[in-house]
Amino acid sequence: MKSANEFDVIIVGAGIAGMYMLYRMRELGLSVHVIEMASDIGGTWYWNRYPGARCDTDTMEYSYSFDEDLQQEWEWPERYPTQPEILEYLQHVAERFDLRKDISFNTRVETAIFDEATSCWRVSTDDGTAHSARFLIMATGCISEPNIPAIDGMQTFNGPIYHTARFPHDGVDFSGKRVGVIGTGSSGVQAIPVIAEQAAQLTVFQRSPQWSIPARNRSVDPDLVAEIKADYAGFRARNRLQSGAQLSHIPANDFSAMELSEEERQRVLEERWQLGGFPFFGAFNDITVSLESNKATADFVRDKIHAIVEDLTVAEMLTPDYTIHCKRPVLDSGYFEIYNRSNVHLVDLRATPIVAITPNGIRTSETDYDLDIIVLATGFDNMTGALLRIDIRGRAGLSLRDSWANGPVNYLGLQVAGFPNLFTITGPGSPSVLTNMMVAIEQHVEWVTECIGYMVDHEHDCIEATEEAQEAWVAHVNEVADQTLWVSCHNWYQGDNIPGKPRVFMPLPGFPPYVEKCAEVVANGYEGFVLS
Ligand code: N01
Repeated sequence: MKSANEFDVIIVGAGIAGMYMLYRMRELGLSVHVIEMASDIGGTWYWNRYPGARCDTDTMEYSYSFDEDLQQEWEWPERYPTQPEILEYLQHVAERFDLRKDISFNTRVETAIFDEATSCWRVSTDDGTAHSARFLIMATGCISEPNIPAIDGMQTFNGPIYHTARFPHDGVDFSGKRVGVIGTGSSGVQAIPVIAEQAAQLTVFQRSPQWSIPARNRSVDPDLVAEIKADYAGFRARNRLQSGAQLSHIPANDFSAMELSEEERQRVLEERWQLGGFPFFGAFNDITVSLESNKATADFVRDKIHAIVEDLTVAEMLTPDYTIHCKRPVLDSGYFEIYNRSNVHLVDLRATPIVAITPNGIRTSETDYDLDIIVLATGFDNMTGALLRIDIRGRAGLSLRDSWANGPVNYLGLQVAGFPNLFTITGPGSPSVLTNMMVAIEQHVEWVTECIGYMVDHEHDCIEATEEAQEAWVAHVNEVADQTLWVSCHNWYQGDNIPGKPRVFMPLPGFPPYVEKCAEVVANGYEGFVLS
């Protein structure tokens, strides 16, 4: 073992959350170090380099708000930023604030053990280094641990297999190739039209069809940009208050589909369809809670899919049979249209499941598909995967894996009872993935900064969530989720995509009430925590 590296704060992960956390901890005057497994900053935007990768939140909202000069100076070319553009922006931020000097790259955290005698976290990494810190902040991302499905024969395939979240940095040339894509979530739906343009043949292996909405990407409107920049702080503040939104500055309508006549409903839906992107789901104020409103919206999209896709059988295969917006919404650029091309073929895995990967391609229960390249767009072990990959042990050797054996439990999505001074940025139990991640990350980083600043000022060594507060919080998250339609289908919010994962609704619906609750906890002297 090398000699110990001692810090006030260790942050795991140098994505959007880790970078901002580092900036804030430096501001507090603390010694801080970031450990990152990639070779550079960027997190999600470092790894997800598949063709067509782009954020589906409007650019003017998908950026840091903490520095006025930064937000005034940066120019985004289009409504939605591409992966290279976001990475370039984050690299600019890293340079502007000289962040890299406090980051160890190409380094994986393997264990993090709380030492009760010294109230310190002992962190070991795959290069054999032992670090220690009073505070350990997990900025490991909600959607970062790839899900590689266990398919028989995977190792025998003669060609390359790429996961969308681990795509080669110098790209892949699909020209003239027979390509198979497994998975039709956000990543697959973005990649499929781009691959179809290049490949000789593309076979899409679909387990669940998607309610996808046209993104309607376009150049940014300079007048809108000028208007936003004239009061950027006000724009951000208004967005934070939008319930469930924060994913679009276009406010949701404040009426139910059921308050309208059929003709008015169609008009509103058509208007929103033309706007494209997340504003579509703001057509009515109850799409995620009312089965009637949800069905009216789903029927509208079903008709759109059938109008776009020429082959009726394919259109039927592409039409979901579950509530709309129940799986995480997907935005597309020409996704359904691509199935009208003669070089694209759709396979319904519910009717004919994959049996094996063979040296020549993919075998379903019905057919052998010969392929040169396989792309796994099979998603992630979301919300808990990246945390549980690390062996984290709190008081009395309590392991996080054991503590979360029946699903994640914590208080405010920020702290787990029995794990003092350990914070999770956008952890399960917080709004996280149900909001614009930028907004959720900034709120958490700022809350943790205030908390650590308070502890330093008041000479507290440890902060720890109580069992009672944790129990009440978990019950609250379940109660809120149970009132929504998000629990009405199979989705990754509940871990349904990972075989054997406990079925628990992980994010908390409702950002504004959550922010209020976090502020109230502070105002009441960190209610629900023990400070010692
Ligand atoms: O992953 P997913 P993703 N055999 O889990 C299927 C964010 N994101 O990488 O639905 C066959 O959504 C799986 O089927 P099913 C966004 O939050 C944002 O696409 O589980 N198929 C599904 O079709 C998003 O939600 C952006 O039945 C298998 C697909 O693979 C999240 O990241 C872009 C399978 C996985 O879809 C994850 O998106 C990209 C198996 N064994 C991602 N296992 C933007 O901002 C899984 N599937 C635009």
